[in-house]
Amino acid sequence: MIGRLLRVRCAVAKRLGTKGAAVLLALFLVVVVVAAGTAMGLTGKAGTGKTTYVDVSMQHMRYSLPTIEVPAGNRLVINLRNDDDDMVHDLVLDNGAHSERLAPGQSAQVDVGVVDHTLHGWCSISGHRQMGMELEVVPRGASSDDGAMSGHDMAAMSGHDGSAADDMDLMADPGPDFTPYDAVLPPLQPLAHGEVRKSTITINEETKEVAPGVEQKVWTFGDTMPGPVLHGQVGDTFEVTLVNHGTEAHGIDFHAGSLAPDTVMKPIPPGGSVVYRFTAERAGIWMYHCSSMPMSVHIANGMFGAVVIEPPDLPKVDRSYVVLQSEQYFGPQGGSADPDKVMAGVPDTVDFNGYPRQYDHFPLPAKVGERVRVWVLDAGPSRATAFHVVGTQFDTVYSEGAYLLGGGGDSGATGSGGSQALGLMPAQGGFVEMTFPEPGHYPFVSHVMTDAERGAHGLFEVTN
Ligand SMILES: [Cu+2]
Repeated sequence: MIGRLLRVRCAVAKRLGTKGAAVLLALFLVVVVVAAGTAMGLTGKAGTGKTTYVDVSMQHMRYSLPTIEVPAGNRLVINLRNDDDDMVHDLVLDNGAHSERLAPGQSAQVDVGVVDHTLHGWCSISGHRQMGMELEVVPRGASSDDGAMSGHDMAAMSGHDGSAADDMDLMADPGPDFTPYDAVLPPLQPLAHGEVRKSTITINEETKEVAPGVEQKVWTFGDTMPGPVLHGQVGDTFEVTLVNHGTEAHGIDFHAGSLAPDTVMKPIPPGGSVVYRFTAERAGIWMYHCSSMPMSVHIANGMFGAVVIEPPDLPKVDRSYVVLQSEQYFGPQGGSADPDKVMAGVPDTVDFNGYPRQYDHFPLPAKVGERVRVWVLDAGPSRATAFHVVGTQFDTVYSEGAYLLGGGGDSGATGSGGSQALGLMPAQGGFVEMTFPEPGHYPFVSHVMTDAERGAHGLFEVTN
């Protein structure tokens, strides 16, 4: 912070025209001090009766003025402008002054009120503050208690309003309106020669039950967390129209295709859209995720999904399921993911398909002797998985584009090797195959046991 410190030597008194200061500050600062009749700020305190105006630009996760010095007792008005070309930003100060969310190119005036103690400001868009989008308003020539923060100020600064994790009972039933995410692999739709797999995915921000007792405002691709599973074969071309109905910039990155990220992966401002076209040259279960910074927070808040590209000659099986592991880091009840917790990397839940333990309540069916294939993707944002099914062994394992066990001429069912867990780092995927020897309830878990205990746990219900 000190390194970035830009001293603002604003000309006080009734002198208009502070070109020296503006030049000193390289473009972004214009200080105009006028004698105002009365200046009662948000603090409610009477000041010098003068107003200091500053111009602040927002770009690349920074305010152009990380430190704004104001003569103590002056009222401060910030002319705020968003100079990014794709991100939404705002400014919130710990005395309650704030701007609206500003789209690229938009401006707003923030009346900070009379400045008689140090104020802290930040961008309230999730994760932007954690990436350094903060500023300070410092009174110049104030009394010695300047800068002392009350408990209230500290709470306002941290942005914390309690965590919804306090309301969670991981062992409780989901609410009556809860619908589990459909884990069945969507069938491969036949494609005419030269036909493209077209779809539209809408980005929404909506409040959902994300664990027993917890609602969060999640950001979704196509209304669900995870987003829809796209299914194709090697050589298929996908054309996805992405429409941003959210209030901040979001984007998308499909790992299933290779192309220059420069254009299609750019964050889309609210109301915008992009057509993202890629050809799936290689097989695997590929992650897609939001491409807006900080991606950790956007993924943790629901913006991830999978594209399943079958390898050529993939044998038919009786059942195919898709399981994505991800983490949640709850903000306050009804709020969004807590960026500080995301950074710290200790999740409140670890989920299969976006909700802890949902398939304990809604088990995935199978029959004795059936061949079951489970496509698994670790969506993270930050934790690895060790996918294991209690009570059975994998005879076929495909990981990141290659068979580790079985496949090709050496079907696992005829070989003698076996596998107990599919290990995946974030953004890695594969599939496992198994048969169940007898009726019963076979848990599937991450064998990172603390994560299984955080909710990465489900059941196969096997019947005759
Ligand atoms: Cu996003």
